[in-house]
Amino acid sequence: VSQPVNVTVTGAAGQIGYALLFRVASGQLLGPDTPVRLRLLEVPQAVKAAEGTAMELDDCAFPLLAGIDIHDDATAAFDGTNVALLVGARPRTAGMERGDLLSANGGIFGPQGAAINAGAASDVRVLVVGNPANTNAWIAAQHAPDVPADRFTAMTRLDHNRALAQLAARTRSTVSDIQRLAIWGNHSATQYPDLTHATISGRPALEVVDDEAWVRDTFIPTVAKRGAAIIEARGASSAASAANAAIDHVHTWVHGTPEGDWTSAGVVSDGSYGVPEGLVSSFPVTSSGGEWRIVPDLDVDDFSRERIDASVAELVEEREAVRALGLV
Ligand code: NAX
Repeated sequence: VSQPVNVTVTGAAGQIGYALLFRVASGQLLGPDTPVRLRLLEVPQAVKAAEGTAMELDDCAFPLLAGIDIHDDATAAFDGTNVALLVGARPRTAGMERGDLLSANGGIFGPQGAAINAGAASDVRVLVVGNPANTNAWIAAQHAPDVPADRFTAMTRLDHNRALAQLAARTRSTVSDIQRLAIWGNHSATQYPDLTHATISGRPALEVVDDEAWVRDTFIPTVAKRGAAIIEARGASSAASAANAAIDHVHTWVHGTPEGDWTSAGVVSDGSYGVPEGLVSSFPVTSSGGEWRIVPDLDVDDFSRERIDASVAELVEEREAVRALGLV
């Protein structure tokens, strides 16, 4: 058993936090041999609720949980942190313009990036869940010049998992039969869930599906609008599935992707596939040795090109809006 790993979770008193913390503390994030020390960051008015969650974490008597600290100050919460899960964000409320949303989140993710830059451990890995996740990750990275940019990532694993589930249901296969599915672009309704390289038990997925219209008119919009469908059904946004995807993302980052397969994550673009360098965009990625790598040299057909370009254009717009607001 190794030294405890410090895991900071922001928005700890929120609904994703409640679904996430118990799984982190039970060892599902980093594995059964790695103790964790939790650092919970909340706004002052939610600290009491975070304390309640911490009481319940104590009451689970998790053998791997080495301690819990609760903070309302980012500098303290990220001091020495190894894994930072940035879940807390300012949600869009009625009547809020996009600029207001970006401003509010710039005011959160800029200072948090700076706090990570100032005090996080040298191996820090950051996953941004709070929306707009890609742009929030980009803002945080801009404020952390001493941290390698590839340590900042945004979550599109939930979109990836949603796509796996939809494809498995349609083809009466299981999710573990499916490989090489990919989410490209922004974690938003413009995202592109791509089946062109996917296989089901080794056969091309598009051949198994054999229905272009289903892919275009049902599969893609169902995955891209799943968040809204959950809100409509549940009366609250995705929480347990989002927490599950965050666990998957970090677990894969640390433990790697299986041979022959890949996953999806929002990572800093190296210019691959025409995505402007520096943007945090979702790509098909492999992980090994604790580092993500964008899957190289894939053929991109005309339909995919158009979809990727549209989502990346939205990311460029968000970046320009953030710059125009003076948030970076
Ligand atoms: P909740 O509103 O339940 O919880 C958010 C928590 O963050 C609150 O407790 C709030 O006090 C806290 N918070 C706000 N500002 C903070 C700050 N500066 N520092 C620390 N904590 C702060 O939202 P929840 O349902 O948990 O969702 C959290 C975020 O995840 C939202 O931005 C949401 O849009 C985003 N999502 C992202 C997904 C993804 O796939 N990337 C999917 C699920 C989810 O929609």
